[in-house]
Amino acid sequence: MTIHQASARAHTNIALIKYWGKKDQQLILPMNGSLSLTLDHFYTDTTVVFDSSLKADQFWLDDQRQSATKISRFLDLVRQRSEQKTFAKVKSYNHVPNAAGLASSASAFAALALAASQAAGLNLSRQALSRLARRGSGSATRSIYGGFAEWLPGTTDKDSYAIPLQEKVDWDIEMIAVIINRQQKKISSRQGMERVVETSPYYPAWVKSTQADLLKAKKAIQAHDLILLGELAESNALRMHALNLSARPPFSYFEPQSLVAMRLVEKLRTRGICCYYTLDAGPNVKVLCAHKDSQIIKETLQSVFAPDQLIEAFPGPGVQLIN
Ligand code: 2P0
Repeated sequence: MTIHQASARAHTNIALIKYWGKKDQQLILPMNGSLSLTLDHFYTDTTVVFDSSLKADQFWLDDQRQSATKISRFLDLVRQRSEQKTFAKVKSYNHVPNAAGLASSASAFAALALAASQAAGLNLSRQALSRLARRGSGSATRSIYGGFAEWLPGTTDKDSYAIPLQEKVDWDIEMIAVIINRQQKKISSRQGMERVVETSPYYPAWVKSTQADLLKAKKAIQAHDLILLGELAESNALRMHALNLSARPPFSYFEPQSLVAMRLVEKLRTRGICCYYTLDAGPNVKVLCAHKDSQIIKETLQSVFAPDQLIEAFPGPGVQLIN
């Protein structure tokens, strides 16, 4: 019996310029580039043990046995690359305060990519890790890096990966997550984005305008310009959600409480406080702001939301091996 194991930690990331549509479902190649901020507060720890005595892959999440189908498909890529056929035991723990509904496939597949490749004896570069993580879930491509990262869309498996834009974020920026609903979404990201690509008449305009947003957002990050970055992120998120409303059949991830949080952020801005929102494939609202303003923003949000619905998160690190 031979056993090879490794453990890795990856943090989740929130896209400020979104990925919402694939040009290749199999390879997970996105229609447009995207840009994200990796957060310190939400992460996944994963241990992979290749064990020659196993007859099939096994997967546990937070000590609960799960179906290993998706994990197995991903491990097949690692087995191909390392030219072996051994099955593995995979154990993951999601560290998300209060089961906040922010657990993400981004941190999951980034951690799995590093743990599985190391356990299989592959010593992949971060670019190769990013390409591998992409095959599990698009947003995982960016979680290889800390701070701000850009996913270059590419045209083949080889040139679609993330690059670091600013791994050490040395200016005052954070996110406050407003937890509105902890339940599973009805339409997965995968289904949602497929539907908008196929049916939204606005889709070509989305791709074109997002490419322009991305260039401007990169300049805003270089200039540490929170106002410009926030404006771009908020408008890009609204355009993504407008695609969903314009699909056939239409759908939306917003809940009434999402709109309440969005209005409060807009109201804070009329009082001169710099804060902007973004939403992903779910109702939770994430508020981009500076730490110096976070107290007043939280106090305003607490006029409606309970203190445990608000979670502050700061820029976090890239994927790393752990003991
Ligand atoms: C993003 N999201 O850029 C976008 C914005 C959610 C909204 O990437 O099909 O779980 O596994 O590639 O990565 C969520 O989609 O989808 C996502 P797949 P994924 O973060």
